[in-house]
Amino acid sequence: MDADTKKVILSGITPSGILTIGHLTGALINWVRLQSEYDCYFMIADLHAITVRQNPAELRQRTLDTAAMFLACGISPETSTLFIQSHVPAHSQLAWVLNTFTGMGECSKMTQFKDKSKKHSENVNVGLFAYPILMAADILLYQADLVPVGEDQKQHLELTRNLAQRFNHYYSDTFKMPEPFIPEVGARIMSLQNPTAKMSKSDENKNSTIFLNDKPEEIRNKIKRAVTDSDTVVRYDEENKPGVSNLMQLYSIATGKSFAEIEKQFEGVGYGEFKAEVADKVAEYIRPISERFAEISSNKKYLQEILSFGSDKANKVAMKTLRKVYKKVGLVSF
Ligand code: ATP
Ligand code: LTN
Repeated sequence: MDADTKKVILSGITPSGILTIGHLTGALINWVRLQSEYDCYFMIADLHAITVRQNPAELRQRTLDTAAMFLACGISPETSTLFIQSHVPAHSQLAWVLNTFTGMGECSKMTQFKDKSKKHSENVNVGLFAYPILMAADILLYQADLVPVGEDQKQHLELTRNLAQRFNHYYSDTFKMPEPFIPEVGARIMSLQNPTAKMSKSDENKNSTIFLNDKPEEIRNKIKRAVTDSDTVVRYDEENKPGVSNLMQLYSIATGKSFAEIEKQFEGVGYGEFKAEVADKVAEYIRPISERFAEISSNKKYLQEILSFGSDKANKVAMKTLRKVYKKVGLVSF
């Protein structure tokens, strides 16, 4: 199938930290699979990142690291379009127009806005409030059919669909109606130190998180220190044994074994031995990714070329939609 007849996919990740093993299992593995079948746009959402105060030098580095990480995980720059959100001005431009179609109440009811306003109570800015409108612009610019996201982003997708429908209805058909694409069994990886919370790239306790650029030794140490429980049985029980269940999840990802097989394998074995085995297998699983990441990161020119190629392509597609929108709302064409 050529690119014109393929369905379009767009997704993005905010560069608010180094990607974790959770991003690999919950997003990137899925993206890599989708590449051959869909016309894919994968973006690093740096404009979303600045809704929370960032250290400028760190943000710059993390944005490039996220791009390198996408490549290290198997995103192909020949097949997919990989770009940085701020390199395509149409995202901000369409977001402005969509602002004028969004009710205050639609943004203030968003769960992520409520959570982040609590977490960053010293800086509840308008950008944080309008975050989902920018996300709608990201998606609608590319006329995306499908948007692979985690469960937590479903509400933002609903708003995107409402805005598309409102605009199409007020003027005429302009935007494709996107569908969320939530992987059915995308494993949710939990924090190693607090296994009832999601493993997150912005967790302050680095021992909670397995980063995709961690060295094998760091991964082994983090897993050996992971919080378990006072029992000694290796059994999958998310509610009563979240720590052990999370380690079993990680072991299952690294080895392909089922939970039943893992339970059998570790029958009568203490947590110490179990953790050591999980640590070894997970460290080996991540090793090729962290090695590829190091290789790609050391070649800045190569990465810049890919990003510049990606943003050229993204700009062309995005401008086509933006021009239509500007025309419909009555702006003088340029
Ligand atoms: P932040 O800490 O910066 O708020 P985060 O690390 O919690 O972010 P996001 O950047 O919001 O994660 O994640 C992007 C996507 O990656 C999610 O929609 C989800 O699909 C996937 N993802 C992230 N963390 C995990 C996880 N621990 N387990 C499974 N999937 C995850
Ligand atoms: N908000 C998303 C990242 C994101 C995104 C998007 C995802 C920004 N723009 C467009 C899908 C489509 C997040 O935090 N996971």
